[in-house]
Amino acid sequence: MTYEQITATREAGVLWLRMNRPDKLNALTTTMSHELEDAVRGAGSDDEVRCVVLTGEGRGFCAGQDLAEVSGEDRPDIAEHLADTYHRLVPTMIALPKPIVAAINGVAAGAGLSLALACDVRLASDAARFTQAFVKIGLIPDSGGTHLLPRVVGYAKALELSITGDLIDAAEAHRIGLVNRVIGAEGFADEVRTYAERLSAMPTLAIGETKKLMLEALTLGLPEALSREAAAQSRMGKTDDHQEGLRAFSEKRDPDFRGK
Ligand code: LHQ
Repeated sequence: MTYEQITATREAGVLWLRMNRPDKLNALTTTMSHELEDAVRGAGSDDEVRCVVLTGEGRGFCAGQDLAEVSGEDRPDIAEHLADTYHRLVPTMIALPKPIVAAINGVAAGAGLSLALACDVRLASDAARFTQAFVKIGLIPDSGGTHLLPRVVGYAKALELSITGDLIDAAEAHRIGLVNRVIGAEGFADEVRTYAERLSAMPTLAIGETKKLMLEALTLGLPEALSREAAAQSRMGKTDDHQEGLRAFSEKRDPDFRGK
């Protein structure tokens, strides 16, 4: 699929989505948001895709909403704009029944940080920086910023970052749990590739179920969580990948999972 403001490239089981407005640090336009949504949705129904990587071209990951698009006389109503863009994209990313990795190559600001938070794993280059930029322009964290950040770093740190707009570096982001791993900028793409390939060789159906169950369980009591685990485990127990996992264990070899 060819897009205007992102590139989508599949390498074996990994779909690489690159936000591609490097001169504007990949600031998000409506077009880019729709293109990302289309690509992520497509990844969900494409059996060949077993893992998605979201990253940015150039020196930025994503500087958030393109402010030119939402300024001036003709600016859209913000609620309508959000409904048309991030309120479609973020839930699509979270519901993707496959792992999605944010490869944060540079600055992630505002809605750009929210997109990273909507991914399952955040790998940061040591050149990455992070800011809940919204407050600096008199806004509140949108695109999931109030919901996702406290779940990842805890309430106190999330609130502090959101009301100060402080720009933090990759080491601090790692210290507070905002990113899973920090990687030297030089070997970043290779290490992300290795990580994504490893995920793409995992039992994809089990990963999709795990994402869904764990998210649901955040708002469930233990009895209901146990009941949903049982139903999902019953489904997983019928997959080819489960049988392959058992065979590989008894034959003392690596499993060859197919995502079925
Ligand atoms: C940009 C942007 C940008 C356009 C850098 N837009 N050009 C939703 C709905 C409705 C309303 C508003 O918001 C939202 C959600 C949001 O995401 S709100 C938050 C929007 N984002 C921001 O406020 C961040 C604005 N950017 C910055 O604070 C800085 O650019 C950061 C800290 C990200 C990076 O700083 P530097 O590394 O010093 O880069 P720079 O500022 O020199 O930017 C490079 C170029 O990118 C520059 O263009 P130019 O033509 O002058 O070279 C910037 O104007 C452009 N750019 N962010 N969001």
